Amino acid sequence: MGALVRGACLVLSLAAPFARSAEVFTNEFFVRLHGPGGRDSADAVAKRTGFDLVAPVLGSDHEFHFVHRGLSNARLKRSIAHTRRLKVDPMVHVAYQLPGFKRVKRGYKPLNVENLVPHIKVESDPTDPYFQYQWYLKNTGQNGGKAKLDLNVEAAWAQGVTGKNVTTAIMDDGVDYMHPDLKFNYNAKASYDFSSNDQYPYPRYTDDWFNSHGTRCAGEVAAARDNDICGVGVAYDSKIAGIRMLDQPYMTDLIEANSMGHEPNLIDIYSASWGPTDDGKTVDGPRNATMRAIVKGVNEGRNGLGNIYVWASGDGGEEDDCNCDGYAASMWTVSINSAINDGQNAHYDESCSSTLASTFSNGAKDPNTGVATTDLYGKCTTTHSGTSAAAPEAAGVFALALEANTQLNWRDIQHLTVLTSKRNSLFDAKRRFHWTMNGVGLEFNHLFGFGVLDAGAMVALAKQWKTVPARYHCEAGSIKGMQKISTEKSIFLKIKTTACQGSDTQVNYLEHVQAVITLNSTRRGDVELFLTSPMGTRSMILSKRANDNDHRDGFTKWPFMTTHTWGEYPQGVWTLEVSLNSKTPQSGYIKEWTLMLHGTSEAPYTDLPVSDPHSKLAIVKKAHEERNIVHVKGNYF
Ligand SMILES: *[C@@H]1O[C@H](CO)[C@@H](O)[C@H](O)[C@H]1NC(C)=O
Ligand SMILES: *[C@@H]1O[C@H](CO)[C@@H](O)[C@H](O)[C@H]1NC(C)=O
Ligand SMILES: *[C@@H]1O[C@H](CO)[C@@H](O)[C@H](O)[C@H]1NC(C)=O
Ligand SMILES: [Ca+2]
Ligand SMILES: [Ca+2]
Repeated sequence: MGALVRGACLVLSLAAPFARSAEVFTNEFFVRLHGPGGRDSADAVAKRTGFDLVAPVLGSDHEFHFVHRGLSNARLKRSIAHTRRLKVDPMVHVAYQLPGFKRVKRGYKPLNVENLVPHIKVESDPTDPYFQYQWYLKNTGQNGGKAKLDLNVEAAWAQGVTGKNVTTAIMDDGVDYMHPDLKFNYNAKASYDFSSNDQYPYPRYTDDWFNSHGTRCAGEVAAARDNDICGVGVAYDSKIAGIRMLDQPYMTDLIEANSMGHEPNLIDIYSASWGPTDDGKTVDGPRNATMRAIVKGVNEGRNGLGNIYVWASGDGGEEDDCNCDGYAASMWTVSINSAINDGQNAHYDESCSSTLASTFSNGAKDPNTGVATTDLYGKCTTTHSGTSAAAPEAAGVFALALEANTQLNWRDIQHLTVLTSKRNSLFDAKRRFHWTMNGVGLEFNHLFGFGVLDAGAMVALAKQWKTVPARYHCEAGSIKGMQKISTEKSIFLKIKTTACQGSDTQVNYLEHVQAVITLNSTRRGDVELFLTSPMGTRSMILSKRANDNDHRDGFTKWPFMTTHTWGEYPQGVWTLEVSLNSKTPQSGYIKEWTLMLHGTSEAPYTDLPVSDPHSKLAIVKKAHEERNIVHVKGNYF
């Protein structure tokens, strides 16, 4: 698997299998030419075959996205005739019609009346009329909230950091870029409309304002300050790009890939508040080209520092598990869950071990006290909600961190998130998931990851930050062969690993851990998986999903991910517990478990000064130093 410095490893996660029932075919085609023909050749092929050339795939000179305007954009069968027309062209090597699939916005709920109590204003607060409703920026206890439970942005602004020269792309249903609170922060050059293939990602009008989602997300990041309009963005001097890509009947791999790979040197952060349907029975993720786009963005975007992909963890509530969503569960996205203004999780929050941190969505007592932000047609709203509303807040905080230190790479952002997020007063409304300390003293919660983002702390640490050491990927071990699982008893599989010690991919300090698993069962929704690290940290990598009736597909090489073991030392015995949690008898087979460790050989943070001895940075550094002493004695394994 080789060492990929700052790298992303494609191999395992690509093989993601998806339920292929009831396929739909779009009028879009993937076309690969023989050799690098360039755009002119593609144009010529398109002309003589009756297609339109949409764009190259991820800037390629031999792979192209075609569309046929004479075909319906949602048909139940492939058009053999159209595919053949392309395939017989002498310049065409590969051509296939793209299937369509569903991608849904997270948390679009039209809410009505508002009943808001303003907070007490101080001198240095923004003067914007809606700032008083933006409790997620400054929580003074207004609207039944908990004072100081917020993103602590004023502490970041006070350090002179407001997002200057950082661009966040809102991949969504469009952005009202003529909105007076957004237009001066709109980066037109970095924007595009992939739903209708033009330069203008303006939302399509509908009577119910269904396409207000992107505009609301944009305002959370970059609404202007002190202009008497709406509120302010987290990074109010940063830029937003609109990438319209959700507004067509079906999503295709190439629309997603082109969106996530659009202008990776102009765009720093991509924010996504959508994903596979959150119905608690879907297992789906990025397809081939989209996976390539993400890997390319992470390895090559931002002139080699890597793009930051921020993902809403999902709105499927208790019924769903975001580790079944290949976007949220990816190592290359920062998956963000939400809390409400009194510290509980929102009722629609999913939970999973891949969530890194949390931000805020709506209010507790009054459901109308949502996230106040910009709305379509120059309006403002106080009712934006869902994990949809949470992800752009994180994008805004990361924009602040990137201004504070322009050299941060995609992993630095994740490390900063782990080290500066706070437990604050976040709690599980149902008391199922508790705050737990991992092996190096980092507190995590299955619902909230490492806690709520703290912009002030992140900016302060970003300013002193030194890029983390090189990243390595270690295939730590694998168990193959069928083992029966049943409702009667759980089975425990163990992998003892040296974490590639002695090879050049040795991992000593963990970042992400993946358990790549193949299994089937008479009811997939009843399968529960727990991964326990050598230091004793137990991650629930798959929870019961009441709605998932699948008895056929199971999971095929599905990369379940956990962030809970961040900073830990991976040598030793890892345990996978597989159980079927059901009142009725169920059974199945676990067929494969491969353990993938990702992290550094060298200790991170060694050249960072510690000012606060109680900070997470101090705690982890101390753990690493003590570990090194033990290591010298030679008995840590
Ligand atoms: C702004 O960012 C771009 C790259 O995104 C960089 O080339 C440019 O130098 C930056 N400008 C300033 C003033 O920092
Ligand atoms: C997607 O990628 C896999 C693995 O690389 C490959 O086997 C498969 O043929 C690809 N599918 C398409 C439609 O290109
Ligand atoms: C699981 O796979 C095994 C072997 O591939 C097969 O015999 C068994 O019937 C499958 N079980 C289910 C529930 O699909
Ligand atoms: Ca404003
Ligand atoms: Ca989901």
